[in-house]
Amino acid sequence: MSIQWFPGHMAKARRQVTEKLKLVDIVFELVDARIPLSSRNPMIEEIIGQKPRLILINKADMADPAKTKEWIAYFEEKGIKAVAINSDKGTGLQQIQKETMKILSEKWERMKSRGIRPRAVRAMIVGIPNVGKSTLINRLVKKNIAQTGNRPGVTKAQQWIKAGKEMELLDTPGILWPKFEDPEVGYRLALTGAIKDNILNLQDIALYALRFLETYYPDRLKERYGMEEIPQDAAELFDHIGKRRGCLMAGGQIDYDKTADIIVRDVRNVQFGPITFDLELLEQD
Ligand SMILES: Nc1nc2c(ncn2[C@@H]2O[C@H](COP(=O)(O)OP(=O)(O)OP(=O)(O)O)[C@@H](O)[C@H]2O)c(=O)[nH]1
Ligand SMILES: [Mg+2]
Repeated sequence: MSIQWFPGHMAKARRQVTEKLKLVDIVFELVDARIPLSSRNPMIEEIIGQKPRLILINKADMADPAKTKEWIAYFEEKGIKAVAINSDKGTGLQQIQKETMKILSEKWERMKSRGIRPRAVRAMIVGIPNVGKSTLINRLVKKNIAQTGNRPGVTKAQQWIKAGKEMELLDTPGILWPKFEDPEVGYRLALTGAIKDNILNLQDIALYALRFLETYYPDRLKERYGMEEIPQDAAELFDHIGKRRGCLMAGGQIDYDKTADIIVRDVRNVQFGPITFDLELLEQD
């Protein structure tokens, strides 16, 4: 999958994260529960190094709960604590403070023994575009301070936000990386909304989604688009769905762009039920 990147923006984002790293106690790495591995930025791993970290598996409501449990165990095996949350509804958030204090307990004890009064924990929130960083911050602060939106690239600059006396949170713009080693990663990021639609070939993404559903959730696919059987030919499959959803052009031909748009939107709106796309352990690290 080829995507037009903006290396200048990426370099800037990278520099900004590196600069702020020394100011924070912990990094909250947000990943998307539907793609807990594909949504991890390999660059982040390299930038944050030894800094204490908590993985927050956000949008847990959109993923398969059994798979989310497996991913939590996977991260734990790697020595990183992970917590499943839903920032939209605010579930799982109490765990964040609890796990943060566990991770930082030694540092806090050390500060106490030196007579330094406990202060607010400073946390930097990082993650791919549209993963829910700003939504999480608003939830933790219990106010709509950070701008949010269901498209990538809403947050343009870093911003410190106070959450009570306990935490100071640094909201950051979402960062992607220059090249996806595994093309599946690109498709999954695109499908779940981390990449701007106008630089994508939505027909490719829709076809990727259809084939995934055909493999793992054939009944949900058939039911959604009223199919007895799933056509093997891509054009036939698009024709069926397009006709059914009224995506016709003048002259009665099927509008493939519109059909692709509907399929991708159906996936993003959880019309096939909660789904985890990262099923296998993609070797990224
Ligand atoms: N279903 C569901 N939606 C969520 C959740 N968290 C965030 N969202 C939605 O995801 C979209 C993106 O949220 P933002 O908080 O703007 O994402 P961001 O990571 O700050 O994005 P950028 O600023 O573009 O990097 C919004 O429409 C949120 O309502 C969640 O846990 N579950
Ligand atoms: Mg944001």
